[in-house]
Amino acid sequence: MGIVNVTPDSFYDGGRHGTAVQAIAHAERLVTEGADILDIGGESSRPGAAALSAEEEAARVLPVLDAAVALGVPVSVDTSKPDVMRAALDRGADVVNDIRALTAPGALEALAAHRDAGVCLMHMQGEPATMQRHARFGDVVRAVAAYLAGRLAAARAAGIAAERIVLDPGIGFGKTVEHNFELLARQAELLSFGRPLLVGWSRKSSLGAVTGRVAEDRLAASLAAALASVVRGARIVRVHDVAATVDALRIWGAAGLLEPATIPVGASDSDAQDRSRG
Ligand code: 8Y7
Repeated sequence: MGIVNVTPDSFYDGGRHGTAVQAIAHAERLVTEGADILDIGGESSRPGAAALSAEEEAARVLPVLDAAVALGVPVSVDTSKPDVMRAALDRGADVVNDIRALTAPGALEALAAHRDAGVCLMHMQGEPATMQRHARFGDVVRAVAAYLAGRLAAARAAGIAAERIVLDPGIGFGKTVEHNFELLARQAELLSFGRPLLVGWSRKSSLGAVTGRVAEDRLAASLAAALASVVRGARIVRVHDVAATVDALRIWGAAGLLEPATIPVGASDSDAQDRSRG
């Protein structure tokens, strides 16, 4: 999954049109680099980023979505707002990637109304602006698993078929460096729901914490984390660097490291059922 940000940045003052043109060019590039899915997002989840209205977010994302859909690859829209979800799905988006796991009022219904749409339910503790202040868990993997079990059950109860759902531990969202690596070490425990895992480590600060490198210099660390997450069972990796990630995965595939038999088996299904019962 290649990341397409449609967020006006500080060193490019081209306004909305310039931003869309850049994002579309980036989307085209990621497809030629081998992206299987494009993830288009208009709202920054960085702490301190200004809140965006649904109208503003839609105005950013939809023109880029239209161009991305025309490229012929599955397109995901990164949003938590039901109005943006509905507009995007009506215009041909295939997947909603929601860091808030369809918790906004009306979000479950927006997804349920589109019978063929996929959804990624991600774990986050708190809200982006403040989440790092409250990064406390007993057992982070159990807490994430319990949350995902609850959101999976809520989506199923709203009429969203299990086959439409992927789950995501939400690396970096209200978690310390230790929490994030614990989630990677024990990622197999999140496979017990029988749903594919999507994982995003690309350029994140936990990689900087281990390597001492700034975001621009975290390509090698990002590749290593992506490979580790895939070998531990992730089926979709959300990345900035598509060409390099595809190469790395091809080599691991050629080496036989991506055979199902090498993927550790997760906790049993009855464990997952226990967790979903609370
Ligand atoms: C993730 C994400 C971001 C992630 C999913 C960043 C939108 C932060 N991270 N969506 N979004 N999973 N599903 O550094 O890990 O890319 S934004």
